[in-house]
Amino acid sequence: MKTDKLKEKFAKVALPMAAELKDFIKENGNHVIGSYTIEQVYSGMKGMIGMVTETSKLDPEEGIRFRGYSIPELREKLPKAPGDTEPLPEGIFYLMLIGEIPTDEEATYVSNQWARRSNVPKHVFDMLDKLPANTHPMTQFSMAVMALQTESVFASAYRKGLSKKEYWDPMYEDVMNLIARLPRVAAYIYRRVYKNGVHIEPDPKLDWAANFAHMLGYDDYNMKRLMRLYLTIHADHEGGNVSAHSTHLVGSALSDAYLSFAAGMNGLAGPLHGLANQEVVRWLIDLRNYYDGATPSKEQIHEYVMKTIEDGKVIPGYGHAVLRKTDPRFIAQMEFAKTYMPDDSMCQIVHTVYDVVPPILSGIKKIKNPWPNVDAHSGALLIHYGMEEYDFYTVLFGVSRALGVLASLLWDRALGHPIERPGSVTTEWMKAQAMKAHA
Ligand code: CMX
Repeated sequence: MKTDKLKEKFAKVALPMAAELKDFIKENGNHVIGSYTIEQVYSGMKGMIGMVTETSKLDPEEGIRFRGYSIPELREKLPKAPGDTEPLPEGIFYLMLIGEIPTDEEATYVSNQWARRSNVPKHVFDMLDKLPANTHPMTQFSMAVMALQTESVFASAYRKGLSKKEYWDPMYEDVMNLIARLPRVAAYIYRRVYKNGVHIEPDPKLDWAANFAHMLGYDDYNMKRLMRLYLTIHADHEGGNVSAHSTHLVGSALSDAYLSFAAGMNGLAGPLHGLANQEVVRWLIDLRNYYDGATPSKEQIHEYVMKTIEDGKVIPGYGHAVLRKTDPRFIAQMEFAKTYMPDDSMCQIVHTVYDVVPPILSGIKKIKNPWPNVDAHSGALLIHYGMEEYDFYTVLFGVSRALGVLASLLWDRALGHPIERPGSVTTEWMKAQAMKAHA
């Protein structure tokens, strides 16, 4: 096999760390890092440290940092396509994998690798063509990833016999191949469902995000610019969110990258997680229709928010399990809107909703975070460039999320993380503990 500079560099960074980690655990394994309450166990383990993720860390007040870099820092420092102001997703992947901001040349290397590895076997398209067209795009996406599993280098190497120390090597191949193939698969689903099955061939000269926009049918330079930003900021949100955790959990059974990532995508497809990006646009359209299609006033938005809450529903795009401030990914998108589409009516509604919702949610005691998350803005930007088919939006999120969860999965294999198996208890057991504490 030809040498691969990125693979060699990853081995140089990750393999010594695996040895170092063993010593670290041996020396410090008895150190206590926290304790948790009955409430935390019942509330989805929030705030309990239970796993290690190298690629990014979420701060409740500041938002996400990828290897220590915030979203504004990444927009400034990561390599860019000629003439662009937004980062290349290739750069954030390199950063998560290697731990350093890449040079332009290193980001181009990743781009070229993905272009070279992007061939999708015909049986995947044949399988998609057999599904009813009204199958949700996320279901099609997950099924296509599963169909791609025939290509897993890890699964076939494991079957032939593989030493534990070598697991990371075929996993690297799977991670790179799968990321390379996802835009083609996603674009195929989009064109099949919404554009009469008229498909667009990839352009290998374009970077990963621009080529994706091209295959979707959007050649406007600003849509390519948006796609680079979009695919960068959705890439990772530390390890405990549903898509990252499911990928990690399934991967811990030594399931290959295809099986693990499909599991993550099934989690991303839930309305409390990634599907919220489509729900936001549905909610905004319903809001506008409620007021006869006109741009709603602040008072009308207030009234509609109250109605949504009184109907027992959530305000999509608001709230977060960890964040306690406005999501910097929301701010990055708002800045993009103000720069490239200052008069866009849907973006203006999004910005008025941002004025109206937080004070209302702040007044509801049980809600821990009244501020917008990444999903509150993304749809309005896509609509501006003509992509109105909001049922597809979570697939875009999924293509981006692959970068983080698959980089993490590769780290899991390199560091030799074991099968995950937390303990579980019954309510009867919990009650007995509470009784003991009261005695
Ligand atoms: N609108 C109305 N009620 C909300 C709310 C919102 N935006 N956010 C939280 N709440 C409610 C919860 O439903 C919960 O109510 P119950 O106790 O009656 O079940 C209560 O407030 C407490 O919730 P919380 O502790 O503040 O939030 P959680 O950590 O349980 O949930 C999240 C976080 C994101 C699921 C929740 O805020 C929500 O449902 N938001 C809307 C959906 C959304 O935007 N999801 C996308 C998140 C980002 C992503 O993953 O892509």
